[in-house]
Amino acid sequence: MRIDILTIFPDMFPCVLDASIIGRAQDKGLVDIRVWNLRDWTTDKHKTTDDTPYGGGGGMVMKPEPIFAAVEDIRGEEDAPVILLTPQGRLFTQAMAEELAQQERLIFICGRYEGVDERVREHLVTDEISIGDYVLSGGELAAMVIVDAVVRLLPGALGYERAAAEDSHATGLLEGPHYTRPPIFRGWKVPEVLRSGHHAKVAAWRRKQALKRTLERRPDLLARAPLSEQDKQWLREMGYQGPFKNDSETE
Ligand code: 6GU
Repeated sequence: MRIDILTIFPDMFPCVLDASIIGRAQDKGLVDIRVWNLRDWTTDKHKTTDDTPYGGGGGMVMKPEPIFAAVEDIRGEEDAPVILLTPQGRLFTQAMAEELAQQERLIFICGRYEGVDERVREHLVTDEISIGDYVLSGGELAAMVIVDAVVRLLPGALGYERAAAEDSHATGLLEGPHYTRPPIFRGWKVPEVLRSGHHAKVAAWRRKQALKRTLERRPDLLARAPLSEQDKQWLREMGYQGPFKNDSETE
């Protein structure tokens, strides 16, 4: 996969992209991530990327010319999704990360200031994404969040391949608790079943804990999660009274 990121703050990226799983995925050749400075596509002496809004009012607007020129250069003859990071975009989810992970190429434009000239949205961008209902100073952090969520889904990116499939949200549920050694820490014991070596019992316990945690913290997820009849029975026993997804919609 190839990922291009267009920004006026390229220095924000290396630390995040070169560390941990994303760094390793790049070293393994699973992803080629290139960060581009939008100022390199300006044509004036001051390398201007923004200007005052027509109609007046406060703030600045990102100019269209450098963004179009950069994306057209970077994209070349290939077709690639061009994603604008903006608080007005579609709310980013694990399902969207899974879709983006299927693409050969992704191009991200990091919005800044009050926004970008509307012609960029109308005639260049194919998708607009937000990472949550709060305002960031620019799309850079959002781009890093999305790149992280996508790259860890690429086959070979995680040491332990099943891990991604079992993550919180990948199953539509939150993950239950995890424990490691020591078996007793300050008098607090690891649940006996986890040390029993009984794989079926461990799996059932984990599933039940994931359901319990989701019910306690994010009951809204339960109505959308793919659940077995056993799951539904456990949830009813735990006091869940809300709806379940239609069985016909369950994969
Ligand atoms: Cl993608 N950009 C900005 N500026 N703020 C955000 C965001 C993006 N997502 C949530 N808040």
